[in-house]
Amino acid sequence: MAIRNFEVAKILYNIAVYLDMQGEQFKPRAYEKAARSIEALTEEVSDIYRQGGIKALMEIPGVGVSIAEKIEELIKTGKLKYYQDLKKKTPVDVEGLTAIEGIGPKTVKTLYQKLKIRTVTDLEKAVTSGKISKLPHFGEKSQEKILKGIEFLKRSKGRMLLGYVLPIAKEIEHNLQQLPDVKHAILGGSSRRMKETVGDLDFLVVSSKPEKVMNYFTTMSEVLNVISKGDTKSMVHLKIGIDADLRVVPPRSFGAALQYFTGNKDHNIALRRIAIQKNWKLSEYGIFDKHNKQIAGETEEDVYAKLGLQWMPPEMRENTGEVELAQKHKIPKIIEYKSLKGDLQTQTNWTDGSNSIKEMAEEAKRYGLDYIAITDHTKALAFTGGLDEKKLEKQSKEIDKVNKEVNGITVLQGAEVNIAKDGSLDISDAVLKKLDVVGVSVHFNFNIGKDEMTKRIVRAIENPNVDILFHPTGRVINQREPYEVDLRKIFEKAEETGTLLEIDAFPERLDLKDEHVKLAKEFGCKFAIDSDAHNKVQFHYLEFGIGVARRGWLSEKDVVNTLPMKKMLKELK
Ligand code: DGT
Ligand code: CA
Ligand code: CA
Ligand code: ZN
Repeated sequence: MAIRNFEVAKILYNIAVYLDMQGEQFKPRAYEKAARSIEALTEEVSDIYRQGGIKALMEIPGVGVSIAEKIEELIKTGKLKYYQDLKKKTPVDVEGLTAIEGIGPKTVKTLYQKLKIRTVTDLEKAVTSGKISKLPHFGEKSQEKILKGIEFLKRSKGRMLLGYVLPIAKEIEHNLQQLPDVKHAILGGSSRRMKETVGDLDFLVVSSKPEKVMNYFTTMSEVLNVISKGDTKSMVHLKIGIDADLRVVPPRSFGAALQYFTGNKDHNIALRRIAIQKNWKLSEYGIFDKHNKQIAGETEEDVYAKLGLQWMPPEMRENTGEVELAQKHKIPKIIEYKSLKGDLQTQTNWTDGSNSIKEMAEEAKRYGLDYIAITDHTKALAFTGGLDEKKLEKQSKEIDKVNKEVNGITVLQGAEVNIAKDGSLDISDAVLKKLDVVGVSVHFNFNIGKDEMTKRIVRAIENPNVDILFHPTGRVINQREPYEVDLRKIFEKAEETGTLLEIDAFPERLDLKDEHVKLAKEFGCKFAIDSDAHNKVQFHYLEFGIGVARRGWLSEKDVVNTLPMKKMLKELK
């Protein structure tokens, strides 16, 4: 798996911080500049290198020969000696410290120079002893914020985004399935349940040649190092920064093992309790009666059936009521993957997206959608080049043109309109009325308190022109906590006003999250699942949004963009 742009950019930024701390004058700015251009690339830097070598790298703005060579080394080896040496010279954990929300490179430098802080642990000590608040320009408030950031980081530690892990995990699963003498190979664990973050990957294999499977698994190109290697179980650390387990099980235990290693743990415990009531034993090897005779285990369906339970999709297995429903054979029919006909949030190069309207339309069509809404940002989000009323009208003409040029897909015009601090919108009602789809979101002034935030959003969705509340809690997984808001009130109002709630499928967002989706459904709300694509390669994110919808037990009829376009438009206000 090739190194990705965000990883390259991160290393270049960190180099700048180290050089800065060493007192270098100009070099740090050069690294920052290169990092920024790489972040803005629409193509993967590894693809650029593969096609044009170091020369092509040097065509990236801000990348000279010296930085290009470093990028080459990163692409080729996944490591960079220059960076490792810098880290040795200045033993400050820049990566760890800047991962804390609110701590940027400048703060790292100050903390090191004034308080000799090198690690997150040092920082935590300084915070608890009140040293930070005494630094110039810091104070109680920033100390409080840093503490919150540290706590948040601790909670999310070690878990990776499903959206980044799953494509690689699926590739490994596919490669295992292709091995000779492999009968089944399947990815279990939290990734099979489509949980938003993943702690480690759990592969299960049935094979008559376990040693061959283990040899392959421990030497595949995705592996950074091998933690353990055995006949039935091996564990590796992958280059992307996550562990993967693989177990080889006999055919007659495959279903039981799949059930067990899919989990989650609480769901398993509930099942084991049912087995015990029947005087049986349930384990990863099967169901065994009181004479220790195996009575189920070859398929997952058998295991559930023997326990008197209806089979259910892995996404529902969190012990939040599904076991009880399965006992009554009342598992709901939940939304299927590939059931979306449209996407109601996409951005283009009219604002902070990478592609033109036409490119987005063509790619959405290839992905299998029948319609998309272009929802570029509006004017209050100035750094994206947000559109004002005039530009929206101009864009409408461009959309008409694209609709004539591209057949087989309809492009709707929408906007992602900003909700101001007082709940007003930054586009006039007269213009909103003309748009096909109006989404609203909170993009700034996050810390105004629960009551004010609730009032702000309620006011916005009471506007009769507003169709969808985009990413309703504003969280960014592992980076930013959701803002404080009374979600029950929002759900109540959304139902009352007929405002749709979005499941934003972007891997860092997945907002609404599973449990809130489930709650909102109880309030009678309806949903839209959107990719929030800022690039034409991001339509496949929709799959992660559907994963969240399935984890929230939604059925197809709860999600408006499963409908054909005309029917979908009738569901809007
Ligand atoms: P993760 O890796 O933290 O994202 O979450 P999982 O669910 O993949 O958990 P993991 O990898 O620790 O274990 C895989 C499955 O194995 C888990 O979902 C359920 C099962 N399992 C693990 N530990 C226990 C246990 O102590 N009791 C039972 N009944 N099942 C367990
Ligand atoms: Ca796992
Ligand atoms: Ca595991
Ligand atoms: Zn947004």
